[in-house]
Amino acid sequence: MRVAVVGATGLVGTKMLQVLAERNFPVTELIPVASEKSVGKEIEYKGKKYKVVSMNTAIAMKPEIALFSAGGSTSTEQAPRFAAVGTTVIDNSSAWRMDPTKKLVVPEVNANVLTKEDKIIANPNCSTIQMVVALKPLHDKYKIKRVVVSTYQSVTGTGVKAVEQLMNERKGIDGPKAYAYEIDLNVIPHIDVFSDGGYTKEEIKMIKETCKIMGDDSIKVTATTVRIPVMGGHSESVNIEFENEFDLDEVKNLLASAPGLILVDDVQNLKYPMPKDAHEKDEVFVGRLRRDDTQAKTLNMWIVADNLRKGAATNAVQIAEYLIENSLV
Ligand code: 11C
Repeated sequence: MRVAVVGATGLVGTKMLQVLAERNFPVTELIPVASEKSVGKEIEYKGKKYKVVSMNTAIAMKPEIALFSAGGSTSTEQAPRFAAVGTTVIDNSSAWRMDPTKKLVVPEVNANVLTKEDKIIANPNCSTIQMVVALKPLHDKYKIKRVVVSTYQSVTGTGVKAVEQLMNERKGIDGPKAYAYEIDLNVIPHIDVFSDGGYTKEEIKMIKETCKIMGDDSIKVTATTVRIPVMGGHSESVNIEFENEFDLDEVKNLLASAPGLILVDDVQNLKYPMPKDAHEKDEVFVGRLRRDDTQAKTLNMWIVADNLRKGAATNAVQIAEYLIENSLV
């Protein structure tokens, strides 16, 4: 496969290259693409150096697959140009996610919706991905009525500038700010822009994307998304109300055997998922499972994943792997 990585020098693009290499993705030709100012720079892939090329050069090379992580406006403009030469684009931005003509895919949940005709496939928001991987086996068994989620999101979700802000603040150095406030020793209940009604765009993504991926608009989701001074991954406290009664041991067994999930739930021995442990892992970790005693058929759960891996790069590469395995590219 000729594989283009668009946005190859960013945090997610770099992780995409790392994940492609680790998983021995069948790359015959790697085409790293970035903005004009990065053209000619070198990136490393499997110990070899590759020169970053422009968008036009990459399109002329007609890659079979393009993994995009270059922001919404680049995606809106450039993904259709790749698709027009026969490339299947897997796009990590929010540009195409809610477009009814585009699939929004988490392989463990809904890879079956993919067809050969899908030339632009959307990769969901990181906080949505990890939540739906954990919700899917429970929805199949007990049918989810309502989800109340609060997130604790890593600064890596914002990008390099935010990581630098946190590190600079820690060292007492002044520098560029990614956030309106200090992030070190702080918690900011605000991710992305505010919309009418007081929800942030990140919260609206979690609400809408969950229903689209699960293929069920009847699931009610309400979210509060929060930035915390952490690097390794996003965490989520999730309260789930089901249509049907559940057994807690059965829930644990379902989660322990579900694809892409690891159950870490042994509070006697202080075992529960933490971003420090999820960092650089491809799976989603769940724990702190307990009944919500204030309401029938309701469960509390804690979900953690590396937002740059399962929340972005790994999920995109898994979509590409599924396409190959099922002869859809
Ligand atoms: C964050 N979830 O942590 C965001 C980053 O729509 O893909 C990813 C934004 C997106 O800030």
